[in-house]
Amino acid sequence: MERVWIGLGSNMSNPKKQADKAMWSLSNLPATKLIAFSSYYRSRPLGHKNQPDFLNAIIILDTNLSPKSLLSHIQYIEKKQGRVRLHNSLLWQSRTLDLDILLFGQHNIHTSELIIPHYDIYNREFIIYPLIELDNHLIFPNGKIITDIAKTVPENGLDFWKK
Ligand code: PH2
Ligand code: MG
Ligand code: MG
Repeated sequence: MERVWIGLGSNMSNPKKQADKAMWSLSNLPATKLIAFSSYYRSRPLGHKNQPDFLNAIIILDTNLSPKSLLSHIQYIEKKQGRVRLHNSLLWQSRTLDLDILLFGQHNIHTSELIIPHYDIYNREFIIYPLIELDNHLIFPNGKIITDIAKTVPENGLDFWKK
């Protein structure tokens, strides 16, 4: 059994609804127990600025699934929710739901499919502050302590998701 931290992001098609639905799906994964989830946060888009703010949150799971199997389950959840057909078009719009495995126990994983810890975990306010909410004693596989990391990460307007 491993403790896993999953990052959730959505900025399309009613993010709150996407997040609630994803939580429900995650709580029903096989060989997995939902332990906790953070508040829903509103964050400024990282990268391309001309898009809506994101809803971000973090979920803690205990699982007996392998990292690879967990990845395929969460990709299936993304696929179920994550793509909306444009009117009059066969093109897929951008994703409505992003689920990233941030931490998998204390493992360091580097395969073609998975990089764990998440490659940008130490820089993103919408990962670090929800992590702190859930466990302000969290220690990363490299020995770094969450509250020390947070000192280097500006909040960048991070707020709670209202309504
Ligand atoms: N995810 C991205 C790109 N930019 N910005 C915020 N605020 N939150 C995200 O989850 C996010 C992003 C691609 O995965
Ligand atoms: Mg992501
Ligand atoms: Mg992703």
